[in-house]
Amino acid sequence: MSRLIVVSNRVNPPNPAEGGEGSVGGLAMALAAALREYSGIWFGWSGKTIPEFTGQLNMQRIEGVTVATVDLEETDYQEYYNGYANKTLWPLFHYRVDLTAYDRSFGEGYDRVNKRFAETLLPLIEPDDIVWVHDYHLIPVARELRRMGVTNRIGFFLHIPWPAHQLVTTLPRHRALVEALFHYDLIGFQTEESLQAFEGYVFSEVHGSKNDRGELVAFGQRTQAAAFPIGVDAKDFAEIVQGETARKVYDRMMAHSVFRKMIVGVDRLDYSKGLEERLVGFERFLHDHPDLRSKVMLLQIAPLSRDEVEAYQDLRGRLDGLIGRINGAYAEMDFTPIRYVNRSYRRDELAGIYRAAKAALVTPLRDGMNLVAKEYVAAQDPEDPGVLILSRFAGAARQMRDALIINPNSPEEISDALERALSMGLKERKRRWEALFDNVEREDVTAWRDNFVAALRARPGPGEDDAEIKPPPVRSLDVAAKALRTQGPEAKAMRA
Ligand code: ADQ
Repeated sequence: MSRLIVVSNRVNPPNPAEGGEGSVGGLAMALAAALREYSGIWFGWSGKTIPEFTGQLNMQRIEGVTVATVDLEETDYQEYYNGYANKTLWPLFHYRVDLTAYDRSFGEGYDRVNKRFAETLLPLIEPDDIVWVHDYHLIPVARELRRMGVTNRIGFFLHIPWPAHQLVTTLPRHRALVEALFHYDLIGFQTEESLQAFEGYVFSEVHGSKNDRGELVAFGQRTQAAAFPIGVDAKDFAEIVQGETARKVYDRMMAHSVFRKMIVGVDRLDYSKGLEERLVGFERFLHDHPDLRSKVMLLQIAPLSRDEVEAYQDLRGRLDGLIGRINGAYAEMDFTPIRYVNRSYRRDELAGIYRAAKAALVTPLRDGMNLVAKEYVAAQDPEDPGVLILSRFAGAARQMRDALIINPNSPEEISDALERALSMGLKERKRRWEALFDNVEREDVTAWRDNFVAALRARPGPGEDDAEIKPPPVRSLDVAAKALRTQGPEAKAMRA
C-alpha cells in the first residue's frame, strides 16, 4: 500500500499535553485530525530559523506519525512567510487588495523556499507514495518536484478562498502561480464558488479548456479540480464535550454568566474574520435593545496571530479601542458587556465554552471554510442547543443553511440575528441544530480526507494509458464520495 506524504508550511503534531492538539489554526486542527489514523509522513517547516539554510531533516515519530521538519533562514522567513504568504497571497485571496504588498523580493523568497522544500522532501519520496501539499504557502512545490523528475501523484488543497479573476490578475506573476498549480494531478478547493473562480481564470485569462473527462487543460498540461469542503472531527468533539475538563469549564462559564445569556466568538485575531464588524453589530444590538442589555454578554476569544505583520498590529489596536468604547458606554458597576481574551485554549476547554454559549457569532468577511462554526455545532447539547449566526462569506455557509445567515457588513443584520437567536424557542433551535449537526457529522474531516485521497489515487499514474483508466470526473463532494465507494477496500486499508 502506498504511503501518504502530507506537506504543509507548519507541522503541528497532536500533543496530548495540550488537549490533543498542536498550535491554533484551522489547517493544523484539520491535518492533526486527518493524520491521527494514518501512518504517513508529515513534512514541513520546523518554525525555527537558522543563519544559513542547511536542508538538514529532523525526523521524529509522534503519535504514529513520522514528522519531518526543516529549519529556514531568517531571510526565508521574512520574504516567504511574513512576506509573500502573509502580506501578498493571504490578503489578496481574502479580497483585501488594500493590504496586499506587491514586493518582488517576496516573490523571489517564495520561489526559493518552495524549491528548498522540494529538494529537502525529495529523498523521502518512494516510488508508490502519494504526496498531498497544503495551502497557499506551497503552491510551487509540485513544479519543483516535477523538475527533479518526480512522477508520483501529487495533490494540492487550498484552505483559503480562490478569489475572483480580476483580483488574481493584480499579482505581477499571476500566470506563473496558476501554471504551477497545473503540475498537480488534483487541485482541491473548499467550495464550488472557489472552483468556479479558478476555472474562470483558466478559461478567460489563459484560454484553457475542459476536456471530456472534466479535466482542465492549459499551459500544455492537464489537471483535475474539484471542491472538497473540509470538516471537523465531529464525533471526537461531541465526545470531548462530555469529558471532565469540558464539563468543568461549562460549569464555570454558566456560573459566571448567571442571569445572562452568553454569546461567543472564537477566531484567530485576523482582519478576515470580521471582528470589528461583529463588535459594531453587538454595539448596535445593545443600543437597539435596552431591555436586553442586562441579559446578555459577549465572550470574544481571539488569540494573537502573525503579530509581526503591521496589519495585524493595527487591527489589534483598533479592537482594543472599539472594545474600550463599547464597554465604557454600556458597562454597569457589576457588569461588562464584552469579555475579550487574547489567549488560546485547549480543545476540551473550547468545547465547554461553546456548549455554554446560547449563540455563536461567526462573522468573517471572507473565509475558506471556518471550522469554528462546525465545532460550535458539534459541541451543543442536543436537548438544548444554541444558535449559530454565520456570515454568508464563510465557505461553511454553503453547507450550513440552517444557521442564521447574515451579511457581516450590516450591523443591523447582526443585531437582528442576535435578537432572533436569543428569543428563539426550543423547537426551532432543535430543528435547526439537528440539520446542522447532520451535515457536520456526515461531511467531517475523515470524509474530506478520504474523498480527496481517493480522487487523487484515481488519477492516472505515470505511464498509464489514461484513455483506458477513465478517472471519474470529480466535480463535487458527492461525486468524490462516489469515487471513494468505488475505491472501497483501498480506502479502508488506507485507514488501517
Ligand atoms: P483559520 O483561518 O485558522 O483556518 P478556522 O477554520 O476558523 O480558521 O480554524 C480556526 C481553528 O483554530 C479552529 O479549529 C479553532 O478551534 C482554533 N482556535 C481558534 N481560536 C482558538 C483559541 N483561542 N484556542 C484554541 N484554538 C483556537 C484556515 C482557513 C479556514 C479553513 C481552515 C481549514 O482560513 O477558512 O476553515 O484553514 O481549512
